[in-house]
Amino acid sequence: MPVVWSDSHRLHDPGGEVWLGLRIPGSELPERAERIRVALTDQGAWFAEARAQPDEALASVHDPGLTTYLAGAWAAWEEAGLPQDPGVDRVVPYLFPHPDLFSGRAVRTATSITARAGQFAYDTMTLIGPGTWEAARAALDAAVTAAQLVLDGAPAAYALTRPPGHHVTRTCFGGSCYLNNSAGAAARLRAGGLDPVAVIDIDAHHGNGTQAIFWDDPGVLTGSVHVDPGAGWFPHFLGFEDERGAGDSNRNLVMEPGSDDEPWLAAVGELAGWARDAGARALVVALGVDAAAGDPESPLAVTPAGFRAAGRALGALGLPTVLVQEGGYDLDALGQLVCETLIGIEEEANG
Ligand code: SP5
Ligand code: ZN
Repeated sequence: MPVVWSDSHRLHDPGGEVWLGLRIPGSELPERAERIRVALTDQGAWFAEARAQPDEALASVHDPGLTTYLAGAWAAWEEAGLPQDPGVDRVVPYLFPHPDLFSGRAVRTATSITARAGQFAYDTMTLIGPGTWEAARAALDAAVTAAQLVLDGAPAAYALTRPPGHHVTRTCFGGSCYLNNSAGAAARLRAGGLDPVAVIDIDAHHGNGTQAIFWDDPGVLTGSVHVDPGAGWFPHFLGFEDERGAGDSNRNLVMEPGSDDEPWLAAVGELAGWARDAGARALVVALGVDAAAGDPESPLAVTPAGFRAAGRALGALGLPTVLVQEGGYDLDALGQLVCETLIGIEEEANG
């Protein structure tokens, strides 16, 4: 299947994460995409350049407030001299305008970029630097390009996106994500007449942003299998099984820490069956591979064979399919895990 790629991902180097007030190294690195690219090249994959998409691709999943902020945040930070004084080389929020502060009135937009940073970020870990916007925009373009290739007749396409996207809602961002690439692909598929679209998110973390964007939209069904947020894992507040969407359009299946292939594949199969029974006409796979044993960001223990079997289970739906890269942080394993999943999909598609 075609692999949609953009060199622009390299423009985003988060430079770390602020976690519990500490700046720590962070794991969402440019090297991630390069490793996956090498593995796919070794498999003889065919690469297609991401094509610039109209602003409508953004507007279909995000509020203009968020995208305008992200597009200008780094320039505003520099203009305010903050890289020199106090010497902070990334945009980091410090004040969060929770809705309850406003007694039901609209949130006022802060003048200072130091305050505005907390209006759209919901964590302190997702830093903005020079090139973050350009890379995030190119990742969304890649996902939407993959959706367009499928609308144009490819049975499946894979967008090798970074930064990832599934934690971003219409109006706020976090979890190493800035724009919701998987949501953008789903919106394009549906606009192309495939209604409903199912998004199945197999990243180790709940796809809370995608869930929120399509919560009351019967045209995009969202399902996610992830480590139980109630066991103390990101995104902590979301991803519980009682979150079912308006009109039952959302499913969450939670895994105990330590879960391996058997329970995880049962959950992937359950989500696939749910999408089929709901009459899905296209599939977006939010393909994080951080559920793998050995990934530093999750306690799940899925094997490479498990990812191949997940690919087969999803491919067996026989739907036009767009895969969008989300998380996955074990640099030495990433490439193989992605290849296994894509091979599994293709094995089924080719009978
Ligand atoms: C796309 C994706 O997989 N995002 C997941 C982001 C989850 N990050 C949570 C980080 C929690 C703090 N980690 C600190 C590690 C200290 N060694
Ligand atoms: Zn993840």
